[in-house]
Amino acid sequence: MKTIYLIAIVVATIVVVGIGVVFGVGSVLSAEEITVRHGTKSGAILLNLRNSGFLADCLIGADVYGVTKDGKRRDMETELHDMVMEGGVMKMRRVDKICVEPLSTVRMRGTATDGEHVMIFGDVHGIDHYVVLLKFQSGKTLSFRAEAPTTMGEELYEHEHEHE
Ligand SMILES: [Cu+2]
Repeated sequence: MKTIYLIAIVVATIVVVGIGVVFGVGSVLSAEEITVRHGTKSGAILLNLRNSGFLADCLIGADVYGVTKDGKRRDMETELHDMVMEGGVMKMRRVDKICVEPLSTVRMRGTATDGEHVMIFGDVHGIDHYVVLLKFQSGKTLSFRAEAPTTMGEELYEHEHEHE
């Protein structure tokens, strides 16, 4: 009887610790297939946002700066965007967050998917690459380098946000 009691305690402890590890780790975030589109005074960072963890998380903001071909840092303004159909026209709009479920991927690829992307505003001319820091609701961050495109994008990104 004593042995069974002991085994029960050990099993219960393992289960509690296991659950603790799973939820303690929470979301596990990574960025894949990163590309950048340029407009005239704006750009869009596209990526597949993967969550390999057991808890959902939401992207709530981004810090982005560009590094010019001669090595100078240029800060960019950022917004999180998705796209909606309005009167037969695809339009970008600002969103507060982009959420990713456990063990899934949100394809943030502009017109190719639901339209989510990280919009950047600033002088993109002469940028060699970007340094991107994604900020999540959990307090986690994800940083990566994104190469600037070698050609101007023909996508609609450049038409929607003409900041003077
Ligand atoms: Cu946009």
